[in-house]
Amino acid sequence: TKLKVAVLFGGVSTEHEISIVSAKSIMQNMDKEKYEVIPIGITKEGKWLLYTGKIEDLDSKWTQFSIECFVSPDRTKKALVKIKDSEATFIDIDVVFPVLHGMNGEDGTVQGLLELSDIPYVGCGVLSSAICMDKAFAKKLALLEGIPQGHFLVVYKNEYSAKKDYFIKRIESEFSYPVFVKPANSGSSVGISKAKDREDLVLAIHEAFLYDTKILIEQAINAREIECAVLGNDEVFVSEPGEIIPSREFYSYEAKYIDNSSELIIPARLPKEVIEEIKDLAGRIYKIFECCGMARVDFFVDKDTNKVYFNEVNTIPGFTSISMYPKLMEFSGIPYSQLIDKLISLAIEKNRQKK
Ligand code: ADP
Ligand code: MG
Ligand code: MG
Ligand code: K
Repeated sequence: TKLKVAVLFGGVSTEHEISIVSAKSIMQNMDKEKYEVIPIGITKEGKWLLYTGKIEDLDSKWTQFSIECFVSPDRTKKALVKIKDSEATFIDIDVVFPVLHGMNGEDGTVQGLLELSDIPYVGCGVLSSAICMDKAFAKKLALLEGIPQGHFLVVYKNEYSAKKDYFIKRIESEFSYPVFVKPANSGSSVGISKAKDREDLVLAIHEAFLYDTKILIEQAINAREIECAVLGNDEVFVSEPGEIIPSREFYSYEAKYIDNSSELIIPARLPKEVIEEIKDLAGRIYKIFECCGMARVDFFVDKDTNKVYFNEVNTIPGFTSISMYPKLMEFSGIPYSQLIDKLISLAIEKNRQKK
């Protein structure tokens, strides 16, 4: 019998569209002999709908979604609730694959629902997802563990509003321009800017607060962007690092999804000892953040000194067939559809261990 896998995509997130692209790619590459795929889209408003069209036709236009279908939190059921013509039925499922980037999906919220339901799910758990989503908590934890990273400051909206001059002065004394300003909970570079002077800084802070009530100021590092893919629960596998060459001044939303000309270089061209240092750090960071299933651990490597700095962990990384995570795994000998098999078995293994 086939494993019934519900794939969740879309979501109430600024990364809604890209999540659909990732999920489509995953569903197209799932072995139809092994899996019965149940595609569930979450609209931008947060409605859970069953997709009844062909996977090839899936796009962000939201046609062929009409039946309400959501995960039941009732752990005695381990099922989806399907509501059609005002009648509710349960559909048993074996695994959930949340392919939701950003808020309300990558941040522990959906993982919480799946914990309640007791259905195995792909990827990191509640705490790990939440910490990796929150750049402020992630950086504080990394600091506590002695992970190398650039200088940062966390600023809350209410405090900033009350003492703007104090914060601008403090930032200018603690950092030197340029600095990066980012919402604490962000992804796909949404709300992130590089500020070169005070005027930029004020605008950047304003912009970041449009997305979150907590933001980070970070020293800009003149760096190459290096990423590692990590896979596993107790035993972890760390891929060779890859490099991103952004098409813009930094790896902005445009550089990620609009220009189509940012480059992925696999493996990253770095001296052997730097590669070893990065791989070692990626494995340690994965453990420190208690990741399981998968995560992509991102670094900056100083262009002049090759000093390695931790940037962030992405627990549901971009997953189209040309995205960095699957590409790095493929380079390491795990092709795309085998990677999906592996993630699903890791999900089942983790759920069993809790018993
Ligand atoms: P996201 O989760 O949205 O990807 P990141 O923190 O990775 O957020 O920032 C997005 C991009 O902004 C990075 O890939 C990089 O290009 C640039 N960036 C962010 N912080 C810094 C920094 N401290 N120094 C240099 N570049 C940075
Ligand atoms: Mg991110
Ligand atoms: Mg990033
Ligand atoms: K993250």
